[in-house]
Amino acid sequence: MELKIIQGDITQLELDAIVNAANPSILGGAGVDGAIHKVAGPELINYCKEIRNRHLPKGVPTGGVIITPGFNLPSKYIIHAVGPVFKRDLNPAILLRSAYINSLNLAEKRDVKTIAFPAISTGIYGYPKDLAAKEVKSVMNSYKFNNIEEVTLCYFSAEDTNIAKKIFFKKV
Ligand code: AR6
Repeated sequence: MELKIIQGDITQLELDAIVNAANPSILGGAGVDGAIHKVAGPELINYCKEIRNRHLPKGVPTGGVIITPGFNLPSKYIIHAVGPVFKRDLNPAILLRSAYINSLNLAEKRDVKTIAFPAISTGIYGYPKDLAAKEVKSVMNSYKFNNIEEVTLCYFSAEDTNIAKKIFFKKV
């Protein structure tokens, strides 16, 4: 697996799948979730409502994931992952790791070869960016990749990209 760390807007990437930092309702929100819904178009919310009505009346638990088409996005699939609220949830590190691992597991099942993640939980959900990057690094170093050939970590700001690069490329 090749790992890339880039600065950019995840909605503009053309990959097999992008991951959304969703909330348990999976019915949209602000941040990267809002940006993804805006570009994907109204079919996405309708599809998510169907999933809720048919399979998930209570929504998606923290650490859990669902998959939808990308609709008007350049990417084929969206994996909606629910990260922890840092100051509310017990064991936020375990829940953050679950959000990443469950996303990778679902991607592997769908034959995804290229996937990008935003910095789940590090915006509105308040997870410290350096601590989150350490967990992501540990997941990426231990995960048994099979179909997935390329993982892109897509950070929105230059500052966040530098924090992640320091954590990933620091020699210990
Ligand atoms: N591309 C890549 N990264 C982005 C983009 C983008 N277009 N836009 C924002 N980010 P957040 P969370 C970064 O708050 O903390 C929503 O309301 C952003 O700078 O989007 O997991 C959901 O519905 C930050 O680094 O997600 C939930 O209710 C990162 O994406 C809640 O927010 C994550 O920030 C989830 O909060």
